[in-house]
Amino acid sequence: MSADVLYNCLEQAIPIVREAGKLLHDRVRSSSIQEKGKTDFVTAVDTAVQSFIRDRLQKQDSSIQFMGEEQDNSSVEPDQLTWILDPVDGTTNLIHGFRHSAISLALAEGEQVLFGVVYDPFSEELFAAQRGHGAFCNHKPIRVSDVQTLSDSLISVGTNPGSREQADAAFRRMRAIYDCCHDIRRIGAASIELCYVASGRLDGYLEHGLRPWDFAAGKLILEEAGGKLTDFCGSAPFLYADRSDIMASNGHIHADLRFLI
Ligand code: LIP
Repeated sequence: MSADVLYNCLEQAIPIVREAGKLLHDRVRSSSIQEKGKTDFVTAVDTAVQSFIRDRLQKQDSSIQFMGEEQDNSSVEPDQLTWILDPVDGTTNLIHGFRHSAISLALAEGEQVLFGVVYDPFSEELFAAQRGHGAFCNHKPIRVSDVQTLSDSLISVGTNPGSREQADAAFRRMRAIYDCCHDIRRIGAASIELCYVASGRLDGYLEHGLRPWDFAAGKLILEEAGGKLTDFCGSAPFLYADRSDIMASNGHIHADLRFLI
């Protein structure tokens, strides 16, 4: 994709995401809930945001394929140009009025994320990155923290309620990390947690069993801010895997965090 075409895509995508963000304040729609699994929910906000963004993006360029949390993605071809959308990352937070949810949108070409935006309409923070051009929060450049040791770090540990069969291992990891760092946190929205590592508010974050739309945009924002993202074995995760175990950090503590878990 040429730099000009990419730039146009981005110019158009950000206002669309911002506009869709208004829907997350709709308490009537966020109370209309369906269970996808026992602890996995979709609200009328999720579906409304996805339809709004998909329609607007496809009106602009229908040749770019679309992958979204609230649709069947079985026909998505991983090697093609793809929008990857989580219409509401942090749906459980939204249902409970716990004001930490975001729209996460990435544009990827094969394994490479070219552009990512994460918009939290509750804090009114919009994180964005274009490959090779740095990462920004509300237009200001962001950087990962300079913390060098686990013992000086603040780490977020996800509990993925959709993969409860792995809860014992997740809580063992949490305990091991807790014993070695300043403290642990859990926000409940992977994309926000990745952006908080990117902006130096957290020094690391890990969670098992994430889906592509949970981390695609946050991955680029983090990497453009100087951070590192791998799976729990230290390899680059396959972007289109059904589920990935994700470890993100400021880079300095990555090896120690990996060793610990
Ligand atoms: C959620 C994540 C959260 C994770 C959940 C889920 P959703 O995304 O961001 O951190 O624990 O399993 O994937 O389902 O709200 O878009």
